[in-house]
Amino acid sequence: MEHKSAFIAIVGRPNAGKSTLMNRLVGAKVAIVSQKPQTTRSRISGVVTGKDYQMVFLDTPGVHSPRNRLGEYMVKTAFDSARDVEAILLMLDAQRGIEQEDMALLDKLLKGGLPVVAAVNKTDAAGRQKSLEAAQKLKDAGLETEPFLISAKTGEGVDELMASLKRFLVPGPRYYPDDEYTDQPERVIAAEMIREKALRLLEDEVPHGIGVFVNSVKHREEKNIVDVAATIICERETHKGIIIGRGGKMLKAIGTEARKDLEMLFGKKVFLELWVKVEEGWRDSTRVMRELGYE
Ligand SMILES: Nc1nc2c(ncn2[C@@H]2O[C@H](COP(=O)(O)OP(=O)(O)OP(=O)(O)O)[C@@H](O)[C@H]2O)c(=O)[nH]1
Ligand SMILES: [Mg+2]
Repeated sequence: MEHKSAFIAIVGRPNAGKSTLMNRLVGAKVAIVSQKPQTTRSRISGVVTGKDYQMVFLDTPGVHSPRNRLGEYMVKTAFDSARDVEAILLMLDAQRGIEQEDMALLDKLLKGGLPVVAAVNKTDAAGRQKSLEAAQKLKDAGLETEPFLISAKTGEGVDELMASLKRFLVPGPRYYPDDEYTDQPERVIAAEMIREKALRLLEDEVPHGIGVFVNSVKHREEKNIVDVAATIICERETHKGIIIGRGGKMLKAIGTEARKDLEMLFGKKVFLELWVKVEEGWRDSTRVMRELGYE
């Protein structure tokens, strides 16, 4: 049997459930997920390997109107990822409904000439009526193929979607070894896990201005222990106070939650040291963005 492969970009507005779907398709936590929009900041690959095929999904940042350099980078990353792929999977939030921004995005993607498959997500929360209405709106807007109604959360409709995406497989190599399911280095995954906990635990405007940098990962010889040191970067002195919390309570909570994930990642006991650093307006600074890997 000839080996086949396909690249599929998952694109959509913030919070549509792209990363949740990608994790489900891959069967592992590859991308972080939070209830806050603009969680994903870079292109993340998630690999599904079959006996004679490999599908490489590209999770991307949510498409939005950028307010800073980081936002511009994120939106550019999303559109760049949607080129040179076999197909684009457009994710929509049935609960929020199809809005003007979704229509504009669909229009732009259709004009690009690549096959576009739509997945109307969160059907579990939206209910059947609202989900069908969303699907109809997409068809009215010129989408030729029937949208899939799915719930990335419960898994409903995901097998059917996956089966259908296999039609985009073309003769090609295995791009990743059988046991690899993402292109992110360990350090980056570790930083993302910490950022996820900060996103989940912090409120208001603080989380968006957070970046995490892993300073070091040291595997202790002989012992089943890893030492991880990381810095949480924020935009203001007041934010630093919130992140640390009264008596260091918040930072401790972030660390405790992150450590659980890191121990799963490394398969070892983890000692995590967290620092907090202020970088005024870093989301407009090329220097800090580069440090954080957003370039
Ligand atoms: N009820 C419900 N919630 C979902 C579903 N899929 C995702 N969510 C929730 O929606 C929120 C956003 O999910 P993400 O996967 O981070 O969304 P995203 O599209 O990757 O968002 P960005 O990275 O910000 O662009 C999270 O709170 C998820 O738990 C679903 O099928 N049903
Ligand atoms: Mg995401």
